[in-house]
Amino acid sequence: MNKKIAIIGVPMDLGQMRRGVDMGPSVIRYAGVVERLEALGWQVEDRGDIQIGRPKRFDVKNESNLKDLEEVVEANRLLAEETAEVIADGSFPLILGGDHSIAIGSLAGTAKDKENLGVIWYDAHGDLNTGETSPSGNIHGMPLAVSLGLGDKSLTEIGGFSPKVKPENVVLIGARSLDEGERKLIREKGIKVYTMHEIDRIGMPQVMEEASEYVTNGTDGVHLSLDLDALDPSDAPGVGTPVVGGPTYRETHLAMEILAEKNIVTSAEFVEVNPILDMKNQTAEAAVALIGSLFGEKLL
Ligand code: HAR
Ligand code: MN
Ligand code: MN
Ligand code: MN
Repeated sequence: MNKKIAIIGVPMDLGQMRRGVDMGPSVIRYAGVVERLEALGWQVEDRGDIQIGRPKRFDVKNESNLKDLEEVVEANRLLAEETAEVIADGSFPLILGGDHSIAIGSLAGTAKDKENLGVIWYDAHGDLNTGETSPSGNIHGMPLAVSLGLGDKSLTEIGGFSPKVKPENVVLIGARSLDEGERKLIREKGIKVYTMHEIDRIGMPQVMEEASEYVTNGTDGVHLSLDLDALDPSDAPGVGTPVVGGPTYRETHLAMEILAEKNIVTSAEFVEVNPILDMKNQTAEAAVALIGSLFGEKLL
């Protein structure tokens, strides 16, 4: 890893219905992310926030079952450009959400000059819906499908190319809530998934060994997309769509430490922190601790 990190905040809350996740970047900053990384010897540039448009009315679905589509497209377009710029500048892009719809833009920017970007999707959900399969119309349940080239053109064509990633370069970790259309897609495309069942059976260390091997096989970079709702809600209550039965804070911490040891991650985002739903900033602080571990923090 090079020693330069560029932080991009994305105060996006239009990909879902719980207002407050737009404050995610702020609370992660207040929880000390810059200081934490600087203490590890990284050179950190905080590039501020991507501008998000405000719809006249929230949560209005269009005819394709997509809520607040135009604003989500525009913000992701800006994020894709900013992310590509940061990479061209030789920095590691660290993107702070905001809801998970922002992965559309971060992957568009990250995959720009990469034929085979590997992706680790650490999430309770698959985020593999399209307008056709989504039960909610919430775009934060769609970014991985969009990045695979599936869904509305205005989303898949962001950055001017599609798909951003290939199904064989993606691994999901922590899944425990999948919709019927998502299950079908996983089977059809043969996407690699470590559900909670596999984590419980073989343990997080083995899962991370195998997953790391899998996403580095023939790839030219690895993007980590970490949705804080992957963690068990008792460790990360400040998320809009909690699902019981997730990996603990400690297991996730270990997962980040293993990724740091392997030194394979080339871009990352931490999303879905919602301070309105949080308990004393626990989820923001977890995010910062996990970021610390990903970037090499050790006790001794
Ligand atoms: N699968 C459901 C939907 O598409 C719920 C998605 C929940 N979302 C996230 N993303 N936080 O991981 O509506
Ligand atoms: Mn997600
Ligand atoms: Mn999720
Ligand atoms: Mn740590």
